[in-house]
Amino acid sequence: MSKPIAPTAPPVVHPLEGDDDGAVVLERRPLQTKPPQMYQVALLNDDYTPMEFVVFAIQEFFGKDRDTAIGIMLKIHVEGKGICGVFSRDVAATKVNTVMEAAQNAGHPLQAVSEPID
Ligand code: TYC
Repeated sequence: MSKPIAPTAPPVVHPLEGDDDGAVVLERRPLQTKPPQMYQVALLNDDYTPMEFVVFAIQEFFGKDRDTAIGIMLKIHVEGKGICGVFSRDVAATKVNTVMEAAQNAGHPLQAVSEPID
């Protein structure tokens, strides 16, 4: 397999002056890319979802170990909201849908939100 070619901005054309027979120089410039907007996925507290279900969801859908998941769940319980991970927009949206679908299937009102971060 050949090496992928890095994307480049449109070349800058420098018409040469003088005795150049109309030649031009095409200067290759790296494309100026900014990092993509990232999104944090947070769970919200409610009075009905069992703590154990929230811990399960954080472990299962955000890849956290049990102690970390318990810590995040308790933070949500006390403060009202807790961040479970940071993702690209589409992945964050999928996480929200996956968590809310699992909660709904289990009969819990757990809410997840995706929020852009700086
Ligand atoms: N407050 C819930 C309870 O006392 C537990 C809970 C924690 C619910 C975190 C949602 O995102 C949540 N059973």
